[in-house]
Amino acid sequence: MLSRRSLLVSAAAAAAVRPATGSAQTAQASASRGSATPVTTLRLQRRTIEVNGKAASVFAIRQPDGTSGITTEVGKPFRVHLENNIDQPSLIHWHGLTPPWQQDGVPGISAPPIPPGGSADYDFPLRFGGTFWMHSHQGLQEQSLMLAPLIIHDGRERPGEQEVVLMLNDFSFTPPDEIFAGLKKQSGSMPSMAGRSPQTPDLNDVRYDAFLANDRTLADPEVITVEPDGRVLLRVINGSSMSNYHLDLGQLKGELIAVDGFRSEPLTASRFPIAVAQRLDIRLTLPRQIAAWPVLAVLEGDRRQTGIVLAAGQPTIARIADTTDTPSPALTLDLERRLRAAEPLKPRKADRVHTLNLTGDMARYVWSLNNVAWNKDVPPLPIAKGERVELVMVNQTRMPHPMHLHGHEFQVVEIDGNRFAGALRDTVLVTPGQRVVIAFDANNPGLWSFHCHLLYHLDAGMFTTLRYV
Ligand SMILES: [Cu+2]
Repeated sequence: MLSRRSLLVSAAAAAAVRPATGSAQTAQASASRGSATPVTTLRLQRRTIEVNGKAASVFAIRQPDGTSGITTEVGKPFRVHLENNIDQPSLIHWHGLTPPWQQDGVPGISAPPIPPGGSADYDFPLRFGGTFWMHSHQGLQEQSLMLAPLIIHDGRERPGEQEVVLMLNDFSFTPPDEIFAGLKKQSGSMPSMAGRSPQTPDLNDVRYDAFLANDRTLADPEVITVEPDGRVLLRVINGSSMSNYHLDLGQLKGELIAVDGFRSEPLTASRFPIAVAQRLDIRLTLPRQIAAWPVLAVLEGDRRQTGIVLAAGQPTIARIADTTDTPSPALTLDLERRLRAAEPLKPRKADRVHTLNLTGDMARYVWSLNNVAWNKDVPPLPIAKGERVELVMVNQTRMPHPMHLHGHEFQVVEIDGNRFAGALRDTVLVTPGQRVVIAFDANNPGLWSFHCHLLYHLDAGMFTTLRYV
């Protein structure tokens, strides 16, 4: 398991980190609580939800008043006291934010995990606003919903606009470690893939029991009251462990204004791809009529879907099937090619380029970068402070991989040889056989993670680090 292995790796790194747990840490944070921004307490907890009519024990990240995650404002510091109230170690990653590396929440890389009953404190400036999320980076806890929204207001919300957060999750009654063991076993017994076309992608290697939208399925979806003729800012977070979707607005058209929190030139459509860990900010203007407007997420390459309902006026809400008539296609990079950052990086020649082949051995369910599965002896990719760095990702496997860089926003600058000033992001999908280049400025020194965000690919070794001082 990544967490255990990486703990060993970074014994040295962890020793250099200020202690992240214990009362000394708490006292230290209390002493620095001079300014106006109060500390928000977040608790890692167990909770029970109902899925397909059965009780399911999952995790939560909640404030004492029950609020899931955090909504805050750009300009305020991110000041959080995190308490571990579950019976196992944990650590939370603030996905998409750019904290000092010791507060990034990757066990064994940025800090040790918080033991049961322990706590850790976080305090860093928020450089930008947008739609982000938080999730455990410890073991496979993310699959059990150890995650929550992290919304940073920055004025993109217009007066009179109603904010709707849509969290998407894949759910299984099978414990995550059994899912992982099953993937390894199943792969070993898979027939030879030699006869199959390399163009045929392999999608959805886990068979889930349900897909959740704000913890619920379409059998009993969340219904959100909106105004006829009203305006909605929809913030969609794909918090799934392994599932990419087509967000489907049905009869509505939406204006996509940001991806992964970062503003992009607006694009209007009724369907948008959203890979694992990505976010979409979509502005909706509802028609002036009493009606129910489903907002659905259709699993890629599949018929299953989940979603919520926007109810304008008091409409009759018809039951929505949890499958579509025909399977959806695989996600493509068509939207990615069209996206343009509202505030692109300054054009600059790369000072350093690292090529990372996305590789894997499906027969053993080992996933890797440049054919090296993560282990304690893998050296960090070298970069230097102040450099413009480009990472060239070439997907040599038959699965799509949503690749995530910690601690930095990056820009998509090339797909299959075509250069363009694409979206700013923190997670980009690299589809089978394709080559995607991202650029970022090395402006946040430390030891940083770079990995596939498919949970079992990450755990199976598609992970590496970058380091600079
Ligand atoms: Cu992957």
